[in-house]
Amino acid sequence: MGPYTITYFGVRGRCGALRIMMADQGQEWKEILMDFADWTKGDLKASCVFGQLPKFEDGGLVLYQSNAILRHLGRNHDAYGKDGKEAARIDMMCDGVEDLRLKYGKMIYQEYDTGKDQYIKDLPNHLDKFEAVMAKNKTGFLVGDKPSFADYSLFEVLLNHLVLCSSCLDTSPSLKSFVEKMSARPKIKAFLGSDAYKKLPINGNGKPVIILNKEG
Ligand code: GTB
Repeated sequence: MGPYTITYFGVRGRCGALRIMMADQGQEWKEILMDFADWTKGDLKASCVFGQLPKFEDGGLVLYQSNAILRHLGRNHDAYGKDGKEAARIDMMCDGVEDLRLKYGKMIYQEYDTGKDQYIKDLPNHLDKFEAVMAKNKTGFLVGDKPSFADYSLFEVLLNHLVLCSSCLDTSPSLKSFVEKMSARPKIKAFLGSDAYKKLPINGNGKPVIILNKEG
């Protein structure tokens, strides 16, 4: 499969889930990191279908839109359900994660100082929906009995939320166990521990700000 190439900015952002998925699937990829200032000056933007990154190349196939890329990886790596019904439910869950991702992005990029506390207060209402699906499926994954691209997307968005609020999964036992199990998968564990992952900030504006305690 591949070779794959990702062109994106030096953040996890819209590529976080893609990278975790490729790492877990044992898939190598190449990164082209764009400097944001160069992006605004250069002509790459005009060549991108929606004027945005990430850009993903699979041989001669060029894709934009992170969720379309996740679906492509799902098809290539047998992570899109065992039949059409599972695939439809995986699509539904991926779209649900996208709704959460958009709310998170709005808070991070537009309302961080004024909206963060209310966002964290409201979070259980959003996480409850995923908790219910995860608890009902009983396999440790959203749909079926192995990770799909929707699981990688949910996992990555939950990791970001844990940085925002380390106790946010305390009332969601199935999600908490999901994050623990996904984090312990050997290839994911190696990737999350790598410099390539750790050196990248989550978002492009340096938020959330992490306040360390005196010991930390
Ligand atoms: N729906 C699309 C998807 O899922 O792929 C959304 C893609 C998107 O929002 N891309 C943003 C982009 O290309 C980058 S993600 N922005 C440039 C533009 O529109 O001209 C958010 C982001 C913002 C800032 C930085 N940064 O400063 O490094 C990084 C990422």
